[in-house]
Amino acid sequence: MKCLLVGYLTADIIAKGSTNERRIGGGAYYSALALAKFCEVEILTSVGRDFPGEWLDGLRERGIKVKAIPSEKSTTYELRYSDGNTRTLRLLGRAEPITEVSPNRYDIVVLNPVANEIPPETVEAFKERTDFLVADVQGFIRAPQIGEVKLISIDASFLKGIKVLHADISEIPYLKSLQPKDVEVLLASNGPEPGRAYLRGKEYIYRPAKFDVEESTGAGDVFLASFSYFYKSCPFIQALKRANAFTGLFLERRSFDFSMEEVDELARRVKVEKS
Ligand code: INS
Repeated sequence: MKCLLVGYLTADIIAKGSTNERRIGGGAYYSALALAKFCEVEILTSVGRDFPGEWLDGLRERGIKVKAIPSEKSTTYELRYSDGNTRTLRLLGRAEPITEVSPNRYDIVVLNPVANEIPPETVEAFKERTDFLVADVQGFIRAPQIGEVKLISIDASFLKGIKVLHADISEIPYLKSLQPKDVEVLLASNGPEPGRAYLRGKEYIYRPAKFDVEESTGAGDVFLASFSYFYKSCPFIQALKRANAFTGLFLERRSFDFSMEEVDELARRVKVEKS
C-alpha cells in the first residue's frame, strides 16, 4: 500500500522540568512512522538547510522517502510539558508553505500540518490524488506567527468529503461550516480521557486503555494514521479499538517495537459504545 504524508518535519525542543531535549518531530513524522510498519511511505515537506541530515537519514533507513521543498528556515517548536498530557507550544521558526502537489496517486494521503503550511487549494488538489484523503485539524487552526501558539477559527468547508478527520476535542469549536456528517469519520480525541468518534454523523464514545505516560508528543498523529490504515481494511469499531491500542503501546514505549498480537490483545480492553 502506498501512503503519502504531507506536513512539516519539525525540530522539537521538548522541555520537561529543567531538562530540554531537541529531536525530530512533526505530525507527518509520527504519522509516517506509524504507517511505515505496514506500508510504503513518502513524506512531502519543507525544511531548511539547517535541518539535521542525520534526522532525514534516519527516516530513509526505515525505508521512508522524503521530498523536501527547500526553505530558508526549518519549523521549530518548543513543547513545554507540565505533566504527561499537558503542554504549551511555542513556534520558534517556520519553513516555506507546501503548495506543491505530487503527480502520483496514493492509497492513503494524510495531511498533517502543524503551522498552517497546507493551504486549502493544496487540500483540493490532493482530493484528486487519492480516494482516501485524511487530515488532522491541528495545523489548519494555528496562527502561523512566531511565539506562543494561538488558535484561530477557520471556514473548514474545504475539508468536506474527506474520509477521516482528527481533532483534539478542544479544537472542534474552531471549525466553522463543518459538521460531523460532512466527513466519513470524525475522531475527536481527548488525551487519555474518553473520546468521541462519528461515523457519517453518528456518535460513538470510546474509552482508551489507560497508561501513565511521561509525554504525549505524537499521540494524535499516531492515532490518526493507525486508524486510517486499519479502517481501510476492517470495520469502524474494530479500527477504532485497534488504533487506540496502537497509540497506547506507542505512548508507553515511545517506539513502534510491538506486534499486531499485542495491539489486538490491548484492543480488547478498549470500550466503544453508541451514545
Ligand atoms: C510535534 C507533534 C505534534 C504537534 C507539534 C509537533 O512533533 O507532531 O502533534 O502538535 O506541533 O511539534
